[in-house]
Amino acid sequence: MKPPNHPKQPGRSRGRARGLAGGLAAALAAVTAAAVGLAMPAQAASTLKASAEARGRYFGTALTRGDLGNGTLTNLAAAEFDMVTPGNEMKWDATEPSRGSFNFGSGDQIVSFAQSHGMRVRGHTLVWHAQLPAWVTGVQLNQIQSVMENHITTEATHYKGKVYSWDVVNEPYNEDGTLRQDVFYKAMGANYIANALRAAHAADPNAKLYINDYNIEGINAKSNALYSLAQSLLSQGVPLHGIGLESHFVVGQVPSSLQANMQRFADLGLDVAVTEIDDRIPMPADSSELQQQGADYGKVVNACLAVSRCVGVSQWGVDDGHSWIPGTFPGYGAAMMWDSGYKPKPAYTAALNALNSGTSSPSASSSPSSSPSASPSRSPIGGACSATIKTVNSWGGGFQSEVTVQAGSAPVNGWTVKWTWPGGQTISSLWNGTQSVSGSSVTVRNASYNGSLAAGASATFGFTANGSAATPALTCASP
Ligand code: G2I
Repeated sequence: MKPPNHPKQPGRSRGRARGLAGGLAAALAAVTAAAVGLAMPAQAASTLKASAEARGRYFGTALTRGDLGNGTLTNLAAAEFDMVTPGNEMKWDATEPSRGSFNFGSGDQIVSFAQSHGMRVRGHTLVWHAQLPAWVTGVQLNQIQSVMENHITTEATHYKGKVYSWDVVNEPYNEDGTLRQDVFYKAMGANYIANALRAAHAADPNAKLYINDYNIEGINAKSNALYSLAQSLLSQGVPLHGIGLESHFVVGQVPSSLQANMQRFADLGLDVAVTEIDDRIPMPADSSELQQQGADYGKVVNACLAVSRCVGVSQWGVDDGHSWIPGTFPGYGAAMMWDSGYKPKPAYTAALNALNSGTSSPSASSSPSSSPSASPSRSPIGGACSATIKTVNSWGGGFQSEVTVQAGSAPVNGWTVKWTWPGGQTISSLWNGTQSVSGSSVTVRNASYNGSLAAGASATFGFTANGSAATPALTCASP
């Protein structure tokens, strides 16, 4: 029998900027889509963050301090994500290990990594029953409110202006929709949630304040209870701004009511975010399960795009080799968009394709942020179009590339990029274009949605390939 679809505690831990023109183009695409209700960004992008930004969303990941020492992982994270959640470093056991003694060193390292790569930060988490140092549960109940508020005030003040949002209260509910009888509840009853939100807002008035939980992705007893609480808090003027849907899924079990559930919270005037997605598979994962996982990621991204107040999606980590899943759910794994060799899986392609196609409501509250990927060098403009290739990721036996196609001094309506592989490379998956292959010759034509480019405008396509990373000479022609 499969384990229940929720995190168990404790788990085992394993474990500049895009050119100004690109940033403006993404922002303009989002604004244009908002103004005329268009569904599609005109120019598809080849990383999760660029594609998400073009839709007015972010795409995030969780990183731990240990991850920061892993160059492959951090390069990939910086290339693909524009939001970081610290995996453990801002939790109470890390930040106030003994009463009144605060340590923000590890959390600061995550913030500094994020800032230096143009990524924003979701603060996680201020009040949670888990990873709570033993001293807190030893405090007399009549002192818990002041201990909790002091913790929140000190931490949220330390990170004031540095975090986009806070998961102020984490995982407050039992599965049946009753509140957990943790030390905060015992001391203050349900009022601890309003008290926590007020303290956080006083310390950092610009941070978006969230309640975050798991198994609230669909409409069920737990999400119904949270919905009622959210209504009640808002009616009292409590500063609650968003609901975090953790989204720790089992493959094939993304709730069909996900979008409707997001929408009902959004209709209260709240933001919603997918905060910790992973999608675990009974091991060993076969190819149909990996395809289903892709369908699951696509479904979640599409739900977020369909709800204007869904501000973004964050995965809980980067690759299968550093995921919490195998340690907590023995027999399960392969829950992430990259495998343990950092190779993108079908879920990555599915998430990217969902961001680059389909329909969406423009985001109500998320603004694109700058991102750090290097601009490729371009060949002189003058012909119909030019194309440049760069390697964005590589692993044993394979690599991932991004090709930028740029129109010359006149608009193009359709483009074709060609090259010849130098060493037997083969494409395994390609997005934002259609390929035809003859021996070592590759021809990629535009997809239905990114063939028309204004003069000087660009589109990108991407692919994964087997073999050694290569940057062959490209030709570009417009039919
Ligand atoms: O459990 C998955 C996530 C569910 N939602 C809230 C998240 O905060 C939570 O994250 C996980 C971390 O990814 C794990 O790394 O929370 C776990 C525990 O609550 C974290 O595991 C803990 C281990 O249980 C400890 O033994 C270890 O000392 O990580 C600690 C730091 O490495």
